[in-house]
Amino acid sequence: MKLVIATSNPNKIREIREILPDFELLSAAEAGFSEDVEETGETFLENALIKARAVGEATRLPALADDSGLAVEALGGAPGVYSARYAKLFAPAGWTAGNNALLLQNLQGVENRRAWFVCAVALVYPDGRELTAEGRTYGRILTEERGKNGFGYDPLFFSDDLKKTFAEASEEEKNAVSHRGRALTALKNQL
Ligand code: ITT
Repeated sequence: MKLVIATSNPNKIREIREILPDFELLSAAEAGFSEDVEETGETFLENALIKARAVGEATRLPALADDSGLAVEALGGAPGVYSARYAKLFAPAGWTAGNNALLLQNLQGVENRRAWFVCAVALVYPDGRELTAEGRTYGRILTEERGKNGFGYDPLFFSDDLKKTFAEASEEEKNAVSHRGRALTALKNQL
């Protein structure tokens, strides 16, 4: 089955290719799509559908989108759907460090470090059929980064399942328990 992956994030593309080895996956760029889709939804699922529909309509191919992020209990679920743009949208004026530094700053002195990653996936077919699924994975936010693998918040996320950070885990270990691995497995089971 040929699918176009509706994302501009190369780390997601790499992981999705590993998780779905039986599919012929094209990146949006390979399918000739290079626009930036505005994520106006309030939930991961809404945003996944917005991205999959936009790329599906433009390429006339079945399109798979992933909208994901980190939710931190002590921050009321933030950065949530704003995970990619956390520092850009919410950092104090003059902030030059990135998302992970802002997260650490906002959790300074906070004892409750409970957090989970969420991933919503949407598969939209040219005939209008839509399939969706969600995956979660639980852990806690460390007080400093550990590990070099993965991307985004991985060096700060100590996984309950793996007993190490996602950045200390191999790609295979991460995909076996990750929000993205779980969401895509749930989607695959619907096919
Ligand atoms: P696309 O919208 O083009 O897919 P994006 O990176 O903007 O790319 P999202 O809007 O879904 O994607 O934001 C996801 C952000 O959440 C991502 O940039 C990371 O900051 C974080 N994130 C999601 N999954 C992650 C993972 O597995 N490990 C670490 N951080 C992750």
